[in-house]
Amino acid sequence: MNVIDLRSDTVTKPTDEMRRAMAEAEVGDDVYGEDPSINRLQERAAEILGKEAGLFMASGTMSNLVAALTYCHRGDEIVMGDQAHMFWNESAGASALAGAQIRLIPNGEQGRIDPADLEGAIRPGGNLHFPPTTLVCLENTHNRCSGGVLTPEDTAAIARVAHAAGAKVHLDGARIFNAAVSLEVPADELVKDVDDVSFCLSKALSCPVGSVLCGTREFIDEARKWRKMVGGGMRQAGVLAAAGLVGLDTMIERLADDHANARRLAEGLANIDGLEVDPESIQTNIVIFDVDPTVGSAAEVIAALDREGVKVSSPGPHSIRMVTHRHISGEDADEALVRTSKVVREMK
Ligand code: TLP
Repeated sequence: MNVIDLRSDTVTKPTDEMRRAMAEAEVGDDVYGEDPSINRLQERAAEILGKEAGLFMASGTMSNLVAALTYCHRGDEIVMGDQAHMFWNESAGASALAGAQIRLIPNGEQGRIDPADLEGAIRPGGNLHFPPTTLVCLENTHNRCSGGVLTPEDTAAIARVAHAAGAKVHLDGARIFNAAVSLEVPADELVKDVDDVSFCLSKALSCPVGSVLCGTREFIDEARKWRKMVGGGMRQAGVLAAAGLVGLDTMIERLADDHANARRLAEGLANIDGLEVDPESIQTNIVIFDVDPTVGSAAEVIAALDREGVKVSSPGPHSIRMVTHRHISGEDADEALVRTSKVVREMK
């Protein structure tokens, strides 16, 4: 039985072209700024996203953390959505290491934040009891909101409120190219109103390791110091950047296939009695669906799916996540549906 691994797009393996590029990569000591492959990747990433400079990072988590360290002082406040990856999945790094308090406001459909909620959450200056709101964080696409996409207008509305209050806007754009492909809008258009953006190479772009943080040159120069402090000065990391360059050149357009397969999965899941999902809401490669308690808990369904060779993950006790990626074909999606249908039927 072939295993269909829908846990995450992080499971993608490098392509042959990436492996060749890695083997032949020109390298140097990146802490001295002398790794030509890293420098090329950083310049290319910044150019694609319309920012002045880029900085290669070991992971998306490190990139988000370094943004918080760069903008915030101890005792500052960061406002973000209550479903943010930075809040749920990053071991409280922004609080523990940047010393910032996190203030949550609701994430609505597609991971949107209501500008009025943000306005209400930002602290007025000049009151010594209040932590100053230094930073607002957005996420596009939105992981826990089923790969939801923010439009340039959604982002601009939030940036307007944040900037009027003197706060910066960091975008966790781990899957920003999924958003760009889904909306058919260039990625730089999606990030033009944020102060900086982090995107991941190691997810849908199929690279083995890495993220890139992009922003103004001044921000990136400052971020480089914080990256060094958290152990992210990786010396001859050009072997990783070489795969990143191939990822940017060859892996973006194909994301439309992942989105079509995710929609196909969602449509099939919606037809299975005991599972609930609105296929229309699926815009990119993440499908989160609810499991009716009469079927069992998400953990029980996941264990049963695992026995049938379908690997999935769970964002909550009654919800399951399936993520499509380069190694999942339309046939795999159909086969995953057949096996899921069997599992749910047998559990009911
Ligand atoms: N997300 C992972 C898990 O942590 C849930 C996944 O499988 O989706 N921002 C967003 C929006 C992410 O989805 C992730 C990873 C990160 C940041 C962190 O990236 P890494 O794993 O490179 O630290």
